[in-house]
Amino acid sequence: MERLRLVQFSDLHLGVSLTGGKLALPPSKAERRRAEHRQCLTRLAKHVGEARPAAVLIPGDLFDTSEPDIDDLNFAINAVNSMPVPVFIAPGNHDGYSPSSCYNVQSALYQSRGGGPKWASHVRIFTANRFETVPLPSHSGVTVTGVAYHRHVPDSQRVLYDLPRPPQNGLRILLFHGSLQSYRRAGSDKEVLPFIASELERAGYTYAAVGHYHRGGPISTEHGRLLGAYAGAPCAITLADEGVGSWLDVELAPNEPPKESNLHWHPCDDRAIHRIDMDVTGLTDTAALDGRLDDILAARMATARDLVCLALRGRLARGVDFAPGPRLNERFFHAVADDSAVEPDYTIDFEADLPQEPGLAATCEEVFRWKMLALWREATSDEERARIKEALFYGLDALTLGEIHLR
Ligand SMILES: [Mn+2]
Repeated sequence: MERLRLVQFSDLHLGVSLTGGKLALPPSKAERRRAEHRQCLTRLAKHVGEARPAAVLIPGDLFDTSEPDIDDLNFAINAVNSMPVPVFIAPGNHDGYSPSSCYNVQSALYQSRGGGPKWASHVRIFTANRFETVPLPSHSGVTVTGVAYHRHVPDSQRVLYDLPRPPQNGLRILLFHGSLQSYRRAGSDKEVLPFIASELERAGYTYAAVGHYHRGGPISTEHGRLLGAYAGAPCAITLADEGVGSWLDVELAPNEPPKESNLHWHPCDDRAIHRIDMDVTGLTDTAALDGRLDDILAARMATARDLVCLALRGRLARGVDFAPGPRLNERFFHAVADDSAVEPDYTIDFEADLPQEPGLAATCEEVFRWKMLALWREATSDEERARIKEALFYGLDALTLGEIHLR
């Protein structure tokens, strides 16, 4: 048996809205970005046509919903059908299998398209919620075992528990959408068909193509044995998708355990997301703040095509207005600036002894500071202290700046 080359990608989330959440693209940019999602799939189909791997593995979330709009569905079916090799799809938690899903050829959605394209016979969609094993056509000794995500199941029903025993010989490929609990590049969503590396190792398959996390990376045992990989999303979707945007070429050799050097990620997205964390403490004018931000952007090699997510923190000097959002939005495809963690720069020593109560000659600000500090010291919980601190800062904003900026 020759070396087996595979192309793996997942989590394209075709049809995702992009106008909501923190990203909140304006409608025209969202439209453009959705067109780019489609271009990613076109690019993948072109790569598959040129590279002619033995198979294409799509472990879930090809669509953002199991009932995508008809244009997206027709587009995806045409693109996937155009791949001239067997394609295996295991639906994910976003495009999970249900009777009404686009993966059910009997569904009203699928049937409603009249003369629209049909999933071709070389596209195998796993629709059952139990693992099924099928041979890879024209490659003897190669099997693909896959499962569809149907709905959230309790943690006690681990996805890998009812895995069939793999065939004794040959290359045994596993395909599913699930969350490796220890994945180092995981976001918050670890609830979807959770599994751990030792469960996967015990299962005894050659290579597991897994989808769900948008950042690609290998799946290995604690001893460094490669078990499989997340290809990751070909196209960044949320502001958390820093470093996202590639597909994965896999090479498997018979009688040779797979190694990380058999995995090759290729960039697929022309735009990058830069998540930038910037401390504003100690910068006393807007020019200095702009300068620090420009230095960070230059170090990141951010280009005009990119998306920037800026999180500001630290203490901002009193009276300094730093709102880089509009400037960044002119310079980049899209930018979001979050200053909710910035605190005004008031020097208050909360731990010091409470000074003498201000007398009649004291200013309003002095009296206010003293009263709030006294309240802070009487507070009985961290929550209460945090609230008093915030009230003190807002009050000082009002007294010294004449206005308050909601943080
Ligand atoms: Mn998912």
